[in-house]
Amino acid sequence: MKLWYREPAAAWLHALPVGNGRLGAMVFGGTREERLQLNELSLWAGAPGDCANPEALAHLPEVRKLVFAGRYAEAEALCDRFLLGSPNAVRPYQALGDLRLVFDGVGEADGYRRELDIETAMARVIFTSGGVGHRRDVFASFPDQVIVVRLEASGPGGLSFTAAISREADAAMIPAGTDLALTGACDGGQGLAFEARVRCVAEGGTVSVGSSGLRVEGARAATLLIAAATAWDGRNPGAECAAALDRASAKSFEDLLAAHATDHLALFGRVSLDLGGAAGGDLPTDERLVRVGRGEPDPDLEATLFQYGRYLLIASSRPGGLPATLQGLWNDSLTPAWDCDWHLNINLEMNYWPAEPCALPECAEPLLALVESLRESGRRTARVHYGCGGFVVHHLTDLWGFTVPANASKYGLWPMGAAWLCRHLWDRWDYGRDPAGLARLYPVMKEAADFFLDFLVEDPEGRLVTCPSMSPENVFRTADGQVASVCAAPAMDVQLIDDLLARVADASEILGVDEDYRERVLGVRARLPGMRIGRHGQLQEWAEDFEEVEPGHRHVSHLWAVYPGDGITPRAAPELATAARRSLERRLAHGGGGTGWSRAWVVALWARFGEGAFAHASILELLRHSVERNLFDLHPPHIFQIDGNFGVSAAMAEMLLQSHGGDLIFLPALPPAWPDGRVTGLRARGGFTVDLDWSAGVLTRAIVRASVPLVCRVRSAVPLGFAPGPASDPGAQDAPVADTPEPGVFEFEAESGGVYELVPG
Ligand code: FUC
Repeated sequence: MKLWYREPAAAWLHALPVGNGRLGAMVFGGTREERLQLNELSLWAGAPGDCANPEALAHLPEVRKLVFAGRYAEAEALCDRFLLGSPNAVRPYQALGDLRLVFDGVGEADGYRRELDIETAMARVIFTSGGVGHRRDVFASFPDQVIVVRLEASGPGGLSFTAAISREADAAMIPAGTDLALTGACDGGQGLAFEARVRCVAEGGTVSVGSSGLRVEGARAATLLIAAATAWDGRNPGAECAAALDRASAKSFEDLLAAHATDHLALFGRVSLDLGGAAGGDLPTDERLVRVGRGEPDPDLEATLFQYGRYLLIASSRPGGLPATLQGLWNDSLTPAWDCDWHLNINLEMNYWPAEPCALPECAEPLLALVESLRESGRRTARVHYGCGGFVVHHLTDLWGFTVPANASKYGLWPMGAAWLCRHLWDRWDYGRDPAGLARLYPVMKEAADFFLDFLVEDPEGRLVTCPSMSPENVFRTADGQVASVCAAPAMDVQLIDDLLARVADASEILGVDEDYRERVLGVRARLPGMRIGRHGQLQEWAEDFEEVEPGHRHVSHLWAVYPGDGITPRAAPELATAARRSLERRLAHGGGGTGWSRAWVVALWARFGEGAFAHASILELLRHSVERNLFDLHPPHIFQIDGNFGVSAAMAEMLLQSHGGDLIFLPALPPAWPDGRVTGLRARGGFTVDLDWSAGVLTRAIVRASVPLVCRVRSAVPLGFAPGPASDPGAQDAPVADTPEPGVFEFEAESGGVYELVPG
């Protein structure tokens, strides 16, 4: 499980990412000159502020009247004028700086190899130059909160280099005792203060620090420790850096490494995936991508892509920290694309799609904490903009709790951010079944629902609808030629609210609270409009069967209920599922799936439709057109956007194991390209963990581990039974009573801690 290359990175998108959920580095692997581009996840421009627009509420009735009268373009113009936030934009997440190391005596390099081992979370560069062997190891330690750079040179002259640290603006390098520091503050010194600090622990030789940097002469080896912090949350950046460096430098390199390795493997090692066929296994990653581009199969690279998403989530999202941005943790710009913010109309949620099924629930903690923290400003936005209770979040947020409609109605007038995020709160419960966790998150879900209880209005047909809203970033054309986005009750809104209200009702029942409230919520839910099928046989994206201005649009918002939701499944709602599939086919026929994230969503949708070959074809599309040579996902024209990395990991898991509607489905979308394989440790709703083995495209063995007592209902293409005789898994229990209530279904009462081996037969 390595990404590796024969040359140093020639560009940022070739460099290799390490991260500990807060501190990150892109490692370029230069020989004479090495560059580590650094990040700290709380380094954002801007400041706290009130963005609510006091003019909004007064114009809401007029907007609603226009929408219900079918005067969408006029409604949208009014929204653009009066309903957006003030200000209506967020400020960017920014790069921290660059650490550059310039080595003495390094010339032409031989035997060069640069790699990222995602199993040990280690970036490494090895080469020889002038007979001296060089080895450089870089990792970002979560337990020790530093980035560690280990430098070794084998020759008699030892290791000599100069380190300097810089930033494009708003910061200066200064000596800080025996450390080298970069200190500054965003926005020309007016904004958030930050600091990065480097300490060198050399073995032999000398270390000195001056105004031009840190100088090491004639060492056998050296360990650079890099700390960074910002003043966010009332912290003192300098003190935080000094404390982290003091703690880390009291440990040996070996101890730092051991703590890091143990920490990473405890998360990463939970899931393994073997898709067989290490066709290009001994080739560098960039050459393997070229081969895949030529049509040569490389299922092992696909397995690496899956695990890379897990690696990136571990590296960019850890408890106590902030969620992964549009670029996770890694951003080299002060003015990045889309401010490298948290986009809530697909991107941030997609970042967390793999967290629960791919066994990294801890990594979702920053997301849950963000949702909790957005309540405060979201309450104000609900009240000031809409005169509603509860809390509302629109399509963007940032470090400062931005919740108002941003940019333009076409993007920002979408009051659904909290509703979608709440699905992640529910899934935290559903995958883990921890009642204390549900008790913590239920009040947040309830408050998100409270907003809709107030916000929904009766349409002329007596249904309860969102108005104004829009279907993320898409545009329709009405029969009378209006082109607009603002409307009432787009399909995605209905699906999200339907899901939120159902989950709030479920949660209140599980927790045994709020009976009257539950009745109220379910009463409202029953009055939501239904889904409609349009003239092309498609699931309508809007309440009316409007013409799609861009039929290949990248968002597939109206398919939310297929995935990541589960309100539309081929089994439970065959007509709607057929229409949803038609919608997907139409999007693809018109050039859809053009961004990496859109392509990843397509993979997951095909998985839910049980179409393994189509899902797999889309994985290949992603590998061919939407990843860089460091396997970072791309958004056209050539922008790194991490959502597709996370999305494709989740989607690949969905091809192998699904859990919804009370069922576990084994190998629901296994493609012919993966005839033999094995996956271990995937999680399923209901608190289950599942291992699956298959051969010639057919399931040969499954292990189900239950964490709570629950009926386990399994669907599988092959009939299943308990494995005869003593289970080959050491923890396996005696078979409990099992049932086959319908063909293709195997059902049994699982016990807490039970381990069950199932085989065909
Ligand atoms: C959504 C998408 C764009 C882009 C942006 C960051 O709004 O529509 O394609 O991914 O987020």
